[in-house]
Amino acid sequence: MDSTSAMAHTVNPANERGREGFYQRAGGQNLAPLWRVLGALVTDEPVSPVKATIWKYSDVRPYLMEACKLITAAEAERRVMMLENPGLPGQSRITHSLFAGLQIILPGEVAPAHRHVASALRFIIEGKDAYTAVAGEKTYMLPGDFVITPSMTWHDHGNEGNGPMVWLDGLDVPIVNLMDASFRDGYPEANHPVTRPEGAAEIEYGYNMLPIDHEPGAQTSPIFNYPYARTREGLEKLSRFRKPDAYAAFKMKFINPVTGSWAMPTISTWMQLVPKGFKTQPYRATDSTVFTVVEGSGTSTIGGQRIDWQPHDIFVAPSWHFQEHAASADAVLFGFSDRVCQEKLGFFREQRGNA
Ligand code: 1HN
Repeated sequence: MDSTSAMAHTVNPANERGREGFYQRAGGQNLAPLWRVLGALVTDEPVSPVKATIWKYSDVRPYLMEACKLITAAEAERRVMMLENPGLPGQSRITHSLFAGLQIILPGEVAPAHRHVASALRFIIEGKDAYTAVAGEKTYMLPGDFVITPSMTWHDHGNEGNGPMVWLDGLDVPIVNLMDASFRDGYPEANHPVTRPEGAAEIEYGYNMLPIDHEPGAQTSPIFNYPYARTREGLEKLSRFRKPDAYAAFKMKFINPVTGSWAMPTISTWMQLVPKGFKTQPYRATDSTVFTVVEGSGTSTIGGQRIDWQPHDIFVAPSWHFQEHAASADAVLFGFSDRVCQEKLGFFREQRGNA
């Protein structure tokens, strides 16, 4: 931080003599002088504690398997290894505002039903024949699917297949807890009753039509599984007739079809296709972002740091750090951040190009 220019505010330490006693006595009254912290409190631009970090799936997967030997899904409630940002150790978060973890569920296991204020996304990494049930409707999940659990909806997960199922969990827990607004209920049985046929939400809301008796008001998309097969097809076809954006290549956001806004009220989500040989130009924004690689391989430069990635790796770009992404094979990246919160509050800023 620049302490000599007229930018961030600081107090000259030489002038602090004679004030110590006052600070001491004020502290006893739960009072503190703003002028000693103002520069750090109101920074000239984002100063993020988040570190650009990559979790290589090949390094992480053995720990997921080992966790399966040590604890059941039932005992854990959710068998999740958290992705903790090294800049925020012990804080159960991947960025300042978001939680991320890798959840593993073995054949025959059920992660028991519960509900909470925090909203969750699941991004499927590996496995098949496992479901999540949300508000009485089951959906079976496949790699690359983006699945939503809205705030306060009952949800349980089960693996009916022969192999492990792994997904990336993203939650707004740090946002909920910032505001001390957390509630949670456990359900008396492992599974909440299923009351709707599989695919019901897709039929009601996935055909560019709305049921005539649809009542507006819900904050989260009624579509709760965005299957990868469709997402991938859309990106592929898009890339055949549009020019790649210099800063994003081909990037599509997941939306709530009822409102046209982001799919979730607190977490923005999108999918990005970077063709082989393409390199995006420097871009930065105020939303610290979590990426996971669905297909392909490449290299990102984040705040000058080089990050090489492959399928299933997870990496983080901190707020206001320039990012560039280069693909060595056609690459598909899933991303999520608190952008939607920042947009609603008027905080969001982005910059294309570093010239
Ligand atoms: C949670 O409820 C799930 O339902 C996953 O699968 C991860 C992380 C923090 C708090 C609640 C789930 C979670 C979580």
